[in-house]
Amino acid sequence: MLNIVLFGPPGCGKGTQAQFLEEKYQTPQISTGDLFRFNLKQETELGQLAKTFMDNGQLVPDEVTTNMLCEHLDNHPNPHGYIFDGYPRTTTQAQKLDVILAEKYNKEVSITVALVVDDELLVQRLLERGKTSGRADDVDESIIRNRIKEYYAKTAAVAEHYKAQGKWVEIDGVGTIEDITAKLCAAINDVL
Ligand code: B4P
Repeated sequence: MLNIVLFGPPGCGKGTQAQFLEEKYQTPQISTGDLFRFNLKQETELGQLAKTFMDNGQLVPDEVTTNMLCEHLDNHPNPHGYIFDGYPRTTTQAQKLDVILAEKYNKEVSITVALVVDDELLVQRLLERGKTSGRADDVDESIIRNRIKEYYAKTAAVAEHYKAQGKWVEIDGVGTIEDITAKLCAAINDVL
């Protein structure tokens, strides 16, 4: 079972790269952001709750996010593993993911790959995506900057969790999408 965590600030390319890795390694992408947006579209109670955080560029509370992830895993079993895109985003979530993988499958995270991109480029990318994505959190620069602020305040520390486990690899997230995919695959192939 190959469990890949794609890590990095908003707009670093997690979602973009996850699509390529999904096909190559036959492991489905699980994007917690996509799951929230799906719930939002379906107008579920979870979607309404998530919206209040997402629209302000804040993280959705840990318990809500983790419960949603667990439910998704139970409904989408895959013996080959998963690509976690956007989860974990806090140290609490990282600890929880270890417990979930151990309890459900007797497995661990195989590798965490962090995409490194300069903050100003992140803002440019997200504003560009906002022109067509229809995502409220991509159109307003102050919300984008708040998402990046949340990343440094709550998410960046997750690196220490995986560094301590020897499961941390950093990759330059600036360049062509193909070049970055190739670098990601080289890092993942090392742990196969
Ligand atoms: P996400 O949906 O995860 O949003 P994201 O961080 O913007 O996605 P990503 O980094 O994947 O961007 P992408 O590759 O598409 O989260 C949204 C919100 O949901 C969060 O703010 C939070 O509120 C909530 N949430 C989600 N998970 C949570 C959790 N675990 N806990 C709590 N709350 C949670 O790339 C962005 C753009 O860059 C695209 O337009 C792409 O085309 C472009 N791009 C990518 N690679 C490029 C490259 N190499 N060169 C040029 N452009 C590139």
